[in-house]
Amino acid sequence: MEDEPARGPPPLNAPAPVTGDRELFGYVGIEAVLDQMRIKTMKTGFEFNIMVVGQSGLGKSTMVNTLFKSKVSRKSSCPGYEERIPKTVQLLSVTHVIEEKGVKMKLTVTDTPGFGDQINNQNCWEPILEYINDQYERYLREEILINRKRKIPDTRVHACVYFVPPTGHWLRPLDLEFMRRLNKITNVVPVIAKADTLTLEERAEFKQRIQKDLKAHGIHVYPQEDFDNDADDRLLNDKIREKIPFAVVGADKEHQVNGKKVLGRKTKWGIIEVENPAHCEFPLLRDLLIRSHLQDLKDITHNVHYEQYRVYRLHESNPPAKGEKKIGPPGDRFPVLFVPRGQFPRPPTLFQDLDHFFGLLLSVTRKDLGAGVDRRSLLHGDGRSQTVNTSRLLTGDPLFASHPAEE
Ligand SMILES: Nc1nc2c(ncn2[C@@H]2O[C@H](COP(=O)(O)OP(=O)(O)OP(=O)(O)O)[C@@H](O)[C@H]2O)c(=O)[nH]1
Ligand SMILES: [Mg+2]
Repeated sequence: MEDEPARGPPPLNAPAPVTGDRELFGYVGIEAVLDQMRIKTMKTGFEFNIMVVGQSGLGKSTMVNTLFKSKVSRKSSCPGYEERIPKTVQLLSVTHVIEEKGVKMKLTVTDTPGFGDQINNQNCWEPILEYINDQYERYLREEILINRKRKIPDTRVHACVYFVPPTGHWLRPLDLEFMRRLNKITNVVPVIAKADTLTLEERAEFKQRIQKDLKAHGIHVYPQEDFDNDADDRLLNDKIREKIPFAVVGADKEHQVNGKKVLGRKTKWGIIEVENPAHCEFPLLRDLLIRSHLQDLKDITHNVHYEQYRVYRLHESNPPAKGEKKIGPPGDRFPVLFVPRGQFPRPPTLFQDLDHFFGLLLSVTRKDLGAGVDRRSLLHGDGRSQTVNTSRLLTGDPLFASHPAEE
């Protein structure tokens, strides 16, 4: 019996095929790039940063523990966290390195002090926005160094889980204002906190009201339709958009159910299992953050939110010429770069060279906007300054308005 032909790329030391010109020159081995990328990524590992934000007492700290004690990293949960969780009074980051099948992930969850319990809650979002922008600033400072690190430590917030109180009514003005601001500088994933306090019908109704409210106020939470890459993306994300905000329950204690240890909340009526999809939507939140959208969250953080911050900062250090419009800080009715739907250059891991990436972004916007093009000064990461015909900068809400031609 003849041997099966070997599949996959030939080993590097294999002799070149000698079966004729077509075979000799036909196989380039491009598919092996995927293996190379996989091996490289496995060696370097991932960094992923989540932040929890919301009013005091909604279960943010409990959720941090739930995340670390659930299947994401049951092994690595820290023993010191068994005691009763005190009120959070300052920003606190917890990092665990999680390893699964040889892939390492450094997961950092930043817990924030609750807000909304003051008489005057004006500007209570400031410390949160400041923290997020500080991380962009840190990254930018590393990036523009002449001798920069090969791998810049990434502390940027990739996803911000916003806790909505389970009132069962509508979003409060404070929630709307907070999300409106956060959404401009990071990926916001809203959740209904303490969902065990609502009946199933109340949960469904509340969810619909929140979706309506967000739409009515032009708040585009993650995953945003404008960033869907293709029909497949849209199909998957549409399903998620229907379910957002997830109704979650947090717990940091384990209980015995049918001989198994489960993470849950013990009540007089039974145990609410946080990892049971029939009880709450915590598993959906965890899957979105880690299993299905981790890379997308990182890509959008780098290519949209950080890029916006970078443009603003570099523009700031390179004052506009007379008559040119000044760019304001991100999150403050910030004029944004316009990227037409579905044309966002991806995958960004291939665009590590930001100049290249930025060039692509410009070519997309330049091509698309034609007459609406404006002159801008750009300062490259390595300090070179260049005046180019760049994209038209749109002012105001929503952050990424859809293309006028598509309306
Ligand atoms: N019913 C219910 N209670 C919860 C849930 N999650 C947390 N709790 C309880 O709510 C209380 C407050 O929880 P924390 O996690 O400290 O809330 P927090 O949002 O971190 O509060 P601050 O630190 O003050 O901002 C605790 O008694 C928790 O046990 C939940 O999903 N359902
Ligand atoms: Mg707390």
